[in-house]
Amino acid sequence: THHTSAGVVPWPQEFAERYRSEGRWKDRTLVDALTEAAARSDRTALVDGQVRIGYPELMDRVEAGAARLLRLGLDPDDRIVVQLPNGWQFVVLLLACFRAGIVPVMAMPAHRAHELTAIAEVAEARALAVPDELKGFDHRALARRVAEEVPTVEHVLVSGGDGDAGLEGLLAPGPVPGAAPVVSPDPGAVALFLLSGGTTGLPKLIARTHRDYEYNVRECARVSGLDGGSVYLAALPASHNFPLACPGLLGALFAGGTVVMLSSPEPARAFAAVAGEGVTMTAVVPAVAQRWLEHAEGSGGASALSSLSVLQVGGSRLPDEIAARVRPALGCTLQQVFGMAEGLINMTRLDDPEEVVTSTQGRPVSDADEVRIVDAFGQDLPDGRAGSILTRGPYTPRGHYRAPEADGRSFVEGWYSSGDIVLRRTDGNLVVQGRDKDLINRAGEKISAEEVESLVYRVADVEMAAAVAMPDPVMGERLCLYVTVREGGHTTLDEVRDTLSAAGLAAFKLPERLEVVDLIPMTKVGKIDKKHLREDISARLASGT
Ligand code: J2J
Repeated sequence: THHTSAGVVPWPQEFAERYRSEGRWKDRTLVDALTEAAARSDRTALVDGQVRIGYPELMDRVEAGAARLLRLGLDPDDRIVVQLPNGWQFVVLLLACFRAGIVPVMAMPAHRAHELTAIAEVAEARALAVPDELKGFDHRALARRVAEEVPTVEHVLVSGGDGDAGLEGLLAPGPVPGAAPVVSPDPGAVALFLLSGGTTGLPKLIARTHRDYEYNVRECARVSGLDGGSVYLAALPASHNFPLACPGLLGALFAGGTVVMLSSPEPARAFAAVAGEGVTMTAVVPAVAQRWLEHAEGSGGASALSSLSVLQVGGSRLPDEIAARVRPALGCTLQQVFGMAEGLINMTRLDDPEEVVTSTQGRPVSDADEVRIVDAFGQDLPDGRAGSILTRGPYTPRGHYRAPEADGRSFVEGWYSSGDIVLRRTDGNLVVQGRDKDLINRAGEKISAEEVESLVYRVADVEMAAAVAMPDPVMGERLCLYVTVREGGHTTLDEVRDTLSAAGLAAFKLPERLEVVDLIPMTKVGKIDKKHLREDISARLASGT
């Protein structure tokens, strides 16, 4: 029934024609981009520990994987929720889906039943792809639970431990006896669904088409200097837009370079991977950049990074003082990235003056990106004045998937309003100054306050709950929960965390501090006064109470 683009908001025809005639949108799929690169490259395409896959083998696996997915009974435009750690299977499965026109939905390994069920429901997923076990957690059992709950899910594909019956068998090189020929999807079709770092109770999906995503990758690769000699380290969770496509692992593959998959950005392992594989470029969040700086400054480990030429940092605000330490301590060029899964990507340029690189979040990667900075009444502000950022462009879709109601707030006449408070300098560079959206940005992981609050009411004595960001020197922000309890009642942080875990909420969203108060302050219009609470928790932290 979903075998159409129902729920996907298209670009107006006038814009689509312009993007096409200007050569931004090409008539090719993501796999076409890969095929062109594979024909030119003699490099290793993909490295995962001891596993090394060259371009011919990669193409063989992608073709065979696509054929086996179809033989399984999946059809073009069917959706598959992908929850895999960084490994070769993630990359090959994704490409095989792109080849067959099957649409991967990018879940995170940290997600649990609450998130996976909601994602599978919105996407009407027909399949799930999970590891058998990860960090002691049984993902196979989780997937079974989700499959029971979501009637559209018919297949659970498991990586690791299943031998040839699992994902590894599905993604083995060909030939595939009895398989029907694989037909390429339309370049205007949805290639994948990204998750929005949104503010609603339920996750929002972002449909990205082959041609808009290919353009996203192409422009990011140009601005970050990626080429056939590049070795890209994917150390952040690869289903996130940043390590996936900005320019990320897809950029490295489309350039004919090498992708190194690593399941954690922990400094000792990451430094060893950089040294071992001659990594030239990688992407991290500010919290990870800080740990790398400490590691390098402490034990003199920076020599391991001699091959690294570009370190991209984004996902949350990088403090200027930390930005200034990158080149001296790590010996590479810092590229700040202010991006969003909804589209717009801003980057500092590799040849920008040090002042720009250390104190701005850069400017749009495409000259077709349109950015407005507006006040509370939607009036455009002059450069130098902070306001809400609005954007539209060739890789910024015009709406979330099947979310017309929620989009009433986040899309304004075709412009996406990210909720970031941004100042544009006269040199065109953007400085992110704050946020006007109800979420907690925990080291780049976005937590919707509403999503957490709605589950806290399951705690027996809780009357009212408000989740707010508290400042944290390492993570940038952590989640602090304010609650009021019934008369004579009480609760504890442990009880709240246990209740939310039992509800299937991912661990990174659990409150890290609880404040039981007599009264939660309200604004004049009757909403919880989050600003007051953020100031309150900052004051409590400062005074150590
Ligand atoms: C301040 N806030 C930032 C930055 C993102 C590249 C990089 C990041 C993302 C991403 C991404 C920020 N300084 N440098 O998709 O391709 C906050 C903003 C923004 C939100 C988007 C990419 N970089 N942010 O983080 O969809 O609040 O994408 O609106 O997860 O992260 O979150 P997300």
